Amino acid sequence: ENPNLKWFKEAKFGMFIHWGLYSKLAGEWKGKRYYGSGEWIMNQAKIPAAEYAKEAERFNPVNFNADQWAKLAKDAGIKYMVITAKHHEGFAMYDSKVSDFNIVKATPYKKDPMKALAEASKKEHIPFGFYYSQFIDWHEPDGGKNSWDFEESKKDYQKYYRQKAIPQLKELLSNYGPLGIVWFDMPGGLSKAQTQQLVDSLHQLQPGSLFSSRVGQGLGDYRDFGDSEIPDVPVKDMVWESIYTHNDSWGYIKHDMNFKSPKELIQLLARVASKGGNLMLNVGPDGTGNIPVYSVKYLLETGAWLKKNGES
Ligand code: JFZ
Repeated sequence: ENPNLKWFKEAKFGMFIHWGLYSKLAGEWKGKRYYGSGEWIMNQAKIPAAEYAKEAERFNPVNFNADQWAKLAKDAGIKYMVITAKHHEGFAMYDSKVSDFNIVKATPYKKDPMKALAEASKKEHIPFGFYYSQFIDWHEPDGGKNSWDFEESKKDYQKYYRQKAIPQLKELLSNYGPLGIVWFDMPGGLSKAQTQQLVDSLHQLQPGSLFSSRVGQGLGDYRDFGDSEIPDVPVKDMVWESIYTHNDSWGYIKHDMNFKSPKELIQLLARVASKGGNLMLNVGPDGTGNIPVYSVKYLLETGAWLKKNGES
């Protein structure tokens, strides 16, 4: 068995973080409220890519504090962390030389929060990883799935992979130290041979890191189940993860207050663990860099319970 899986099999509890320009929109566009997944607002409201990109000029997460986030994870009994380096909106939340549509170049914030978070996690001994939307990129004419600005039939996915997705993945796998996980999502546009080639070239950069199954074509290192899905029966002989979000959205939505209580979180952890999996629970920080107060409060209460009961 893959020795990289050792820590992951014992982890039980991870933190997923969805954070991007959508966090600032917070589920609202031009006075209209959207529900569901906040990180999909560009698609829901069919916001033109050029107009959406302008939001970066006012994205300034001055409250972001990497040490606080890592400390929160630690105190909650969380054993690994995965954050969106680029979601479907196409915006790089890190210092990218490949595309200027990134937090250092395009926002008044000008700093690289991923660098700070990678370091803070390391200090807390929490394996750290990136989510990267490898196919869907609504900002790029040749990226997947933006048909409100661009004609799908005219797209050259290979060109997008060559010019953006692969070079950006290489940046992420080269510049942030050892990564525990690279969390791919929503595969598309690549054959099995091409996916194998991508996986091989990326594993060369990070031989110790785990690739999620959504890299596609059955080529991931472990299995992640669909959103909010737990297998019915205990799954032996397979390393897996269930992903859940704390409220109803992955990205921050200001009118979504449906947070799971500490009791619900502990029950969920127990259900997943009893079937042999890890729970990766998502939080959605807002556009200023604050994790919602209920997430902080309930995570800390969960962590205190785990500690008291010897589970952490
Ligand atoms: C994807 C994203 O589109 C979404 O924004 C979020 O990041 C989530 C974690 O992942 O959505 C999916 C992908 C796969 C399934 C469901 C939602 N699935 O396999 O059931």
